[in-house]
Amino acid sequence: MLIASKLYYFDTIESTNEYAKQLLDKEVPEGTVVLADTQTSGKGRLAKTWYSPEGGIWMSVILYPKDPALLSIAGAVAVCEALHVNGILPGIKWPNDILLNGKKIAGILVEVMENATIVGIGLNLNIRKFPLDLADIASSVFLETKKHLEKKMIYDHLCKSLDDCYKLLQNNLGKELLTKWRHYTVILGQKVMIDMAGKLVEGKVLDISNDGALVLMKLDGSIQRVPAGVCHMLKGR
Ligand code: BT5
Repeated sequence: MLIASKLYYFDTIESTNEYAKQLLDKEVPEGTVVLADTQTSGKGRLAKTWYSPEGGIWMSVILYPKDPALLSIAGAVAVCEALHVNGILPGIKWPNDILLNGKKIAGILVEVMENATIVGIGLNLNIRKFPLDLADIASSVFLETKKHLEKKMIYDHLCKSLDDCYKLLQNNLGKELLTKWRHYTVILGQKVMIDMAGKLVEGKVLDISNDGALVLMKLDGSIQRVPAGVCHMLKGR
């Protein structure tokens, strides 16, 4: 298995993604994982912070992909599969949020560097409490299901599933990965508002395209591809 061919494990670290970036100078093998029990400066997208206490899985994987376009999708599918085999069925909100009962339990941060891509995965597994500013939007597998799943077991499933998803991509079988994504996503057919760096687009989600862009039907009936942005789900279909 490529993923986790080498492991750097820490009790606590600033950010596994940042540490993974430092490792790139050392030409580490593909699939190298940086894993930590807690992060002091966990990162989200666009310089947001990621709450990373004890009880979560905070990991980054170093990859040398042919094309990084679908790696965020691969990370999200891998999280869903790792939970699904344990009887939990989360949903994916495009592009990188994994939800359980409507709350975010995991996120993916893909950083494309010059010579490698880092796939950061944060999964709120057994966290028991969130700060007030996150409590309405964030949750953990434990809080939503009352199941305490063993971290090492979920980590192993996650690595195996990411390995499978990554093989699909490297073998030009991205379409199969997108089929898995369609199985887990909660946004097909939903009305959404996408914020593309301040430019707002509203529409109904028709599909995801082969390069991971969202395909929307806008209110005027025209079709628009949205390559990236922050997605807000709106009421009604
Ligand atoms: C993400 O960003 O969802 C990507 C999160 C990736 C975290 C992993 S952990 C391992 C690796 N090392 C890192 O330093 N990062 C990666 P984004 O879509 O921008 O979501 C960030 C937003 O989610 C924040 O602004 C908060 O509103 C919310 N948030 C913060 N911490 C959270 C948590 N633990 N669970 C759920 N939501 C959270």
